[in-house]
Amino acid sequence: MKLYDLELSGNCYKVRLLAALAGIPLDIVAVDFMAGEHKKPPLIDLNPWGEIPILVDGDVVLRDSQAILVYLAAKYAGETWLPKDPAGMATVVQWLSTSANEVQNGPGAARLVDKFGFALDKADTLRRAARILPLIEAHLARHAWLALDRPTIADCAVMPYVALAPEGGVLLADFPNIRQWIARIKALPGFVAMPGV
Ligand SMILES: N[C@@H](CCC(=O)N[C@@H](CS)C(=O)NCC(=O)O)C(=O)O
Repeated sequence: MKLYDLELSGNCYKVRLLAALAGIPLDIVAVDFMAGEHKKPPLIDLNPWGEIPILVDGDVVLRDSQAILVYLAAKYAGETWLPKDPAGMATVVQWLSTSANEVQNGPGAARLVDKFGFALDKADTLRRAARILPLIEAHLARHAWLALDRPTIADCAVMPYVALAPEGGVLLADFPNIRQWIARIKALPGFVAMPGV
């Protein structure tokens, strides 16, 4: 099973993190992002969006880190990381949406501006970060893990761009519950890091 990957990508890291924690073997294929390898054949044929991560598992080709987490958890990790009961599953998916929307467009986008020079509205990214981080902080005051009473793919999806927030000038000093949650994830057996986390 191949993961087309970039080490500095938080979206790719979400997948590497789950695979490491759940013991799912991945063949990591490093993509030459600076050369635009993801915008040309054969990768653009696998993902017309021109983005990574991309997962290829036999005939199954998937783009989007959240979708890949769902696939890996459901196919290879039983119900540990993604339950089948409707309420539990939907509770996890709530956080996958938060990852792809509020977290990506807040702290994730702020990092894109500062670290990679993307021409985004930095003030807007900071406003979005200033809205979502206190919400996550308040949630974590009452819960050890985001979705359930154990780590799930919700934590794998949300943690990377929250932990990388300081690379976008968004500090976590005022968010002790978030910092403790990141530390809990780092203490899980099999945890792997990425630069900046
Ligand atoms: N919704 C996608 C977003 C993927 C994405 O934006 N990936 C970035 C790297 S982190 C990318 O490939 N961007 C293409 C580009 O900027 O050229 C996901 O969650 O995987």
